[in-house]
Amino acid sequence: MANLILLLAIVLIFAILLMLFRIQRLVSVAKGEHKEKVDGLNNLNANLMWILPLVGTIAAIWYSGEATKYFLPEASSVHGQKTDDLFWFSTGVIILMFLVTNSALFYFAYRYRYKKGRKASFFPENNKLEIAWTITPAVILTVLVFYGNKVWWDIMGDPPKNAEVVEIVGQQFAWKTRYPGKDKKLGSYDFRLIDAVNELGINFENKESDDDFVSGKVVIPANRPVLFKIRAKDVLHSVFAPHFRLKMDAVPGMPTQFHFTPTKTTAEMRAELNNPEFNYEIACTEICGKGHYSMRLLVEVLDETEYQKWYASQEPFLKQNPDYTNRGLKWLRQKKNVANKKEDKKTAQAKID
Ligand SMILES: [Cu+2]
Repeated sequence: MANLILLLAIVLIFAILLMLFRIQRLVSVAKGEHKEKVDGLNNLNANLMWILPLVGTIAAIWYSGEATKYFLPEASSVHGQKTDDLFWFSTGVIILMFLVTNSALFYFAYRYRYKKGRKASFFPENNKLEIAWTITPAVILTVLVFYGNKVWWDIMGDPPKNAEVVEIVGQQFAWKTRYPGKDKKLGSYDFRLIDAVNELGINFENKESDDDFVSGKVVIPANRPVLFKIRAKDVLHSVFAPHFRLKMDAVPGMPTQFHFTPTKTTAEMRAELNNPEFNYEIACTEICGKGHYSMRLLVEVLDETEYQKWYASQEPFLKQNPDYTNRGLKWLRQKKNVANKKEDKKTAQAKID
């Protein structure tokens, strides 16, 4: 009840203020002061029309300069450079167009403010104007679309045959990695084979799996194409390696991939940034649950010799887990046998029929 009275009181106070304002206006109109006041306000508004955008533009330029200290370092991959070039080209075009159109907008509001005796001119139609403002944006957009499309296919086209393959698997809440081993061929996998030891569901009936090894971090060579084969075990995750300008979703049941060529080793980056603590990293960039923040995976870029040495020193999964018997495999085989028997019965029945 008290609230209702308060609300009514506020409404009444506003109504009274409004009435006072109207009375004051009527009095000034009757006295003939009204016109002069309107002129004064018009001039003030017209001047604000150029002052405010000017202040805004100066603030934006200052802020953009300040923000550069939060920018990522120059891209450490071949395609990253192309992505950045595209980004800055598009941003440049957008800023230019923004300045041109908004300068015109505010200038016209200032230049053609109300003046006694001035009449607005009116064009019912102007074909030249129509053609100009249709063709100009069409040309600019076409350039942007074709340029963007070219960069897209440079990045997302087929991976080179000689790319180093790394499998990256997202799960709540960690990344697991697998390398193809000496034969350079990743063995197959099946989600039904996942258990406490074989976290990636590697299928060891497939001979190509024998030398596959898992690693706690991603190690890749510099200046050679690398192919990430990406999958997820439970929910959506996303592989994000900002220094390489790399981002690709990890989707359960739908393997994805991304290929790129790193250009700077971790050591070179540390020297360049003057930061001995620097590490490349992969972060999950798809909110995947309450442990999402902890999905960080270190990435180490080595030169060719160091990389070969590291690769040769890794032990295959089967060698690390000599007692590993794949319970999932047995179960799969059983299932296959049952299916085969059923199939046999069917064919036998069909023959009789
Ligand atoms: Cu995640």
